[in-house]
Amino acid sequence: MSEVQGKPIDLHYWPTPNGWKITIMLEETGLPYNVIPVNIGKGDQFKPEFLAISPNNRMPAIVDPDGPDGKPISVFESGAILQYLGRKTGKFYPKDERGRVAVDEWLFWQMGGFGPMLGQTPVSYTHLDVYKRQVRASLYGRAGQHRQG
Ligand SMILES: N[C@@H](CCC(=O)N[C@@H](CS)C(=O)NCC(=O)O)C(=O)O
Repeated sequence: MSEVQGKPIDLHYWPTPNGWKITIMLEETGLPYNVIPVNIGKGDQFKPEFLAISPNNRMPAIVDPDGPDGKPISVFESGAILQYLGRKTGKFYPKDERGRVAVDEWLFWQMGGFGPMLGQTPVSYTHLDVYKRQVRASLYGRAGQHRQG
């Protein structure tokens, strides 16, 4: 994909699935970026300078020196970062409302459902079993509605 010009975005990062979501997006959009490691095993996420960017002590977070109106902006939460980068570049985030809804549905599904479920698996597989039953029930519910409709 072609390079997008501009000042590099600072990505506060540690190599976990939530971090990878942002490096993949930055690579795919061609935006220049600097990686600033946040070693969450050593407690870097609790440093005041990081908390000023991400108040819930979680990475990933970005600082875009070229934000709205040319002023810097910081963004935390991987879903909010993906939407911001999509809006900034016009890539992977359609401009029309129907297209945006379609993207948001799956983004929020990942953020609020699938992602946290996978995060629980090292602790207990029970959550995954419950989730599997819920998804199955809701999919059958939908299929039933379509048959009736
Ligand atoms: N909902 C957040 C979750 C981010 C998250 O859980 N980050 C973890 C690593 S994957 C973290 O920074 N943990 C540090 C801590 O909890 O102290 C997002 O999607 O950005």
